[in-house]
Amino acid sequence: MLIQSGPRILPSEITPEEVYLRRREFLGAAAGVAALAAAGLALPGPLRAGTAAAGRRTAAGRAGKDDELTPYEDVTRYNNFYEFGTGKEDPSREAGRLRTRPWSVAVDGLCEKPGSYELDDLLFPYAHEERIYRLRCVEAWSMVIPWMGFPLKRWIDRFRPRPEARFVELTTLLDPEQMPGQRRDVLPWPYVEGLRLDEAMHPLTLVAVGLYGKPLPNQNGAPVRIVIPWKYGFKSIKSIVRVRFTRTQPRTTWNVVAPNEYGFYANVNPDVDHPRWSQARERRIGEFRKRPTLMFNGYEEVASLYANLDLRRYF
Ligand SMILES: Nc1nc2c(c(=O)[nH]1)N[C@H]1C(S)=C(S)[C@@H](COP(=O)(O)O)O[C@H]1N2
Ligand SMILES: [Mo]
Repeated sequence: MLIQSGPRILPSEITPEEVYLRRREFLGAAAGVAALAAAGLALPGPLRAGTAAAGRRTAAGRAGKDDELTPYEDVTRYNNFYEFGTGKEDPSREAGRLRTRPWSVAVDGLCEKPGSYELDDLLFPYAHEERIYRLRCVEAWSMVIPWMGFPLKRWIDRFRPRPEARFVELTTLLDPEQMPGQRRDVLPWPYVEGLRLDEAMHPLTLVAVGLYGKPLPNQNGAPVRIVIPWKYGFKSIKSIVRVRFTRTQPRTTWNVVAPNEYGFYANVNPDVDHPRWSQARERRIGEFRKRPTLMFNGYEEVASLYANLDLRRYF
């Protein structure tokens, strides 16, 4: 759903809470529950994501009726971002030092429009919308996050991959001065992820620039990250500086480090366990009891992408 379109206001200039509040009122009114939505806004803690209004916010891939939004404090204090340390609270403590402007993204490989693009030029032309997605970490915890962004397909169409291009590789900033976690060899730096081009162009795959109607906090991958809701969280790469189109499958960080534990595809699948733990259930942050994990994290509309793939072999 559209909340701002066209090059009138830079994404970096919006008054985020205001936009967020206005949006909720609008959607609430549309669903005939304006008063409810307004009351919900005034309440601290998790907001119901399962109202009729919430259901309309994201026509595709919305979170379901048992999916309350994970509180902002948890979304921004319990993070995986190894560039800032391996502890869950390291990123919120350490990522403040990351300079997210100026920022540019290098586009290269098999495409017609390679180059170095300034961030505003990559955000400015597109309508930003809110998407409420479940995020399922491979570690068996999950959250529900209202992202702001636009489909990655917009970028891909713009960069015009050549017919030979079958994959897109995405890379995080490499800068140990700003990213203290990169001074240690916990992972081979920079962090790299990748998708098959059809996965990358699926309407659910998002370029995210904000959450909860605010600009993306650094610990969540500012200034720009990718979110792929049907895959384990490690595919949703943060703070990206490079987009490269390739003929062959990219060498992605976690897959290189432990191929038997972290597949290239990494589709959420309750039937394929991690070698060291079950993936059948998950703990929603803020909840006590575990809940069942859903195939493709509940986004079954992506199943046709994998019609010809043995999901046990290509996990
Ligand atoms: N560059 C980079 N991207 C990353 C990670 C990371 O360590 N480095 N962690 C991943 C993992 S394991 C998860 S679960 C999500 C967490 O995103 P969040 O902290 O915004 O919830 O980011 C993913 N993206
Ligand atoms: Mo994760």
